Amino acid sequence: MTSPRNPSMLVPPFSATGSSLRQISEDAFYVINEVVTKRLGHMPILKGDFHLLPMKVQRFVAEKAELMRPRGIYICDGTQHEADEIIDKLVERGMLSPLKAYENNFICRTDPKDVARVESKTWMVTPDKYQTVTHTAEGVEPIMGHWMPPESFGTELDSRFPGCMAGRIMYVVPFSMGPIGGPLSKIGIQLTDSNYVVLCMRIMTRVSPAVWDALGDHDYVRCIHSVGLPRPVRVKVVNHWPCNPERVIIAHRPAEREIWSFGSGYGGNSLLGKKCFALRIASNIARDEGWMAEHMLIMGVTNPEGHERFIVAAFPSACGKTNLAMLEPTVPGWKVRCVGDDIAWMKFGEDGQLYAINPENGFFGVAPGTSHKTNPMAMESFQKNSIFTNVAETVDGEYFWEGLEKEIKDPTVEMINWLGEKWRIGDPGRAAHPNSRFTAPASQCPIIHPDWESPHGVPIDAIIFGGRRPDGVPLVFETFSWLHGIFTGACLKSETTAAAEFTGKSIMHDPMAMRPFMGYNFGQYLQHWIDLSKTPEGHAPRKVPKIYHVNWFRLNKEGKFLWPGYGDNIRVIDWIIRRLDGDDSHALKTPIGYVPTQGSINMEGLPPVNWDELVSVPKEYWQEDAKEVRKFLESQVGIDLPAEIRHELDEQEKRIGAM
Ligand code: OXD
Ligand code: MN
Repeated sequence: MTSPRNPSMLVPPFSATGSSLRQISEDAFYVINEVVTKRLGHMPILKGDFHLLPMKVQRFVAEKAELMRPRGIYICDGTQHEADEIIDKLVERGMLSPLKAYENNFICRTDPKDVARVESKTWMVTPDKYQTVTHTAEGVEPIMGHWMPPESFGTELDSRFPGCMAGRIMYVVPFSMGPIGGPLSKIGIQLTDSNYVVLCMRIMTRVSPAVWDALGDHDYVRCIHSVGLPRPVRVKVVNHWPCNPERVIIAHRPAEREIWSFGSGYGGNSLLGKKCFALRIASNIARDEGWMAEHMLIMGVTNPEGHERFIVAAFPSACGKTNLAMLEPTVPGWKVRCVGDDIAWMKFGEDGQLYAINPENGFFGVAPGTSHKTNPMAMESFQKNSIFTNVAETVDGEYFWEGLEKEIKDPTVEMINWLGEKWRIGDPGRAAHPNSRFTAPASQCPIIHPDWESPHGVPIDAIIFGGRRPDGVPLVFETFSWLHGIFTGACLKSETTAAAEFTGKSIMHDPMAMRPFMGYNFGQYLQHWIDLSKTPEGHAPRKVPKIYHVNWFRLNKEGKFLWPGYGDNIRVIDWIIRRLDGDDSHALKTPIGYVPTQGSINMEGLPPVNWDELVSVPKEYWQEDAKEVRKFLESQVGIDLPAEIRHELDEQEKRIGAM
């Protein structure tokens, strides 16, 4: 047997997929240290002290540096000084420009080929296919989860990552999802060759050297990101935005808690703390540890009597989650405070109550449609220290996008649109890309909840599901039970939006609003929800939240919205909260759940609303829906569908049949 002093025993020959999870003995420490140093070769450490990093991080960084061969390593410390340095460099290069009308706001235009999450190139890598996807019917492609076998993954990585950072700097970004050191928080380390990504990660996550101390014996999620364009660059770089759209891959190894992203600098493809970590990888960790990682906003709602309730809500991408999370109530006496606008990590506490934290530190919101009318609090959040991507800029140094026409100071002002062309309101084309974004610190939201960083989270009393449903689906209904609520979430559908690569309008299934973010077999995920409601022996009984479904987007026969939405959604939340408080006198039982009776939602001050159309549960529509949903669950989830949810499907079908 080779002696353990032989370094090749401890650090196998280079392999892109080599995990850095190996545990080492004290004895091996010095040998490894030597190997680590050797692996770094003469690669300069441009900032930070490599040898002060925890040993396991040193190994991870050295291994990946050896693979990707950057020209230097920059260990981020999260300070403002560091951000200023990076910003100055990017402004000098023309990649960022200051938006002069604000304090410390910057605008950036991407290569128009790199504008959204690329779901078709996002993969989960597991040894067994059915760890990732469900047993779909023969010939049916699974829509939840995208599986890649480890062998193909190795080949894909090996054809992309070796040398991919040549001539670029590799940034080492230590970050925490959730308050640093909190019991529900998790640590990640992102390696990236994009300084834009470093700036956005600073806003979206907590980047700090305190993460090194919090790491201790804990594991961390390894995030490896490259724009995939080593130097010298042989293609034209558009807008100073390096990327490699033809070679994009976003791959997750859940068991190894590892993410590999190549070729895109945009949003969820590159800010790996968000969808990749906080949803896909975290849902795996959550399953293993008995908690939940969900695509949900978290809001605190205080009624006129001063009693506060916390609610989480899951909507597919770009359905107005950010707007709801920061809703400005139109009804006097109500107050909403935002805890998070996109992701909730939730765990039952010792007292049986469900608690939620927002793992993120900022908002990465869709810009078009955001205005003082639709979301004044978001507007206030990005008046400073924010980054705008693919929006338009006026000659006065202000941002502009579709939806701000009535708020712009000078509607005739000249602008540069997201494509870098001169543009004015009324010109053909668009000012901003439909998936253009603001990236703003959550702490700047005027209604951020004082407990938004509470390490233990806030107590959740209700879960809301919703989507864009032009037809048939009432404004709100309460599900009959935890299981019926899970079934309703599993049947979630919505009109497609621009957050991913889809175009055109069609109604798409988006179960639990997690379709693009499912980290493992959807049937097992449903089973996990079911199991969580069961009280472990010797513990306080679990109080499962009530589950609701809302639809702000129902249209009348003329194609107009039946409900005003936005701040008026508080009226629906008021009904929900009264239901939580035990008022069951204002609800009508229908086959799909309880809908409000006429008069039970406060309509004071609203223009006339067609109540019957707004809350009706049309028989033909739901009969069709029942057939469609059965086909969907049977073909998509198949034998993985938990018996309890199959029972809910049967029961709902019977109720609808008897309408
Ligand atoms: C997002 C999304 O960016 O869901 O939040 O796409
Ligand atoms: Mn989202």
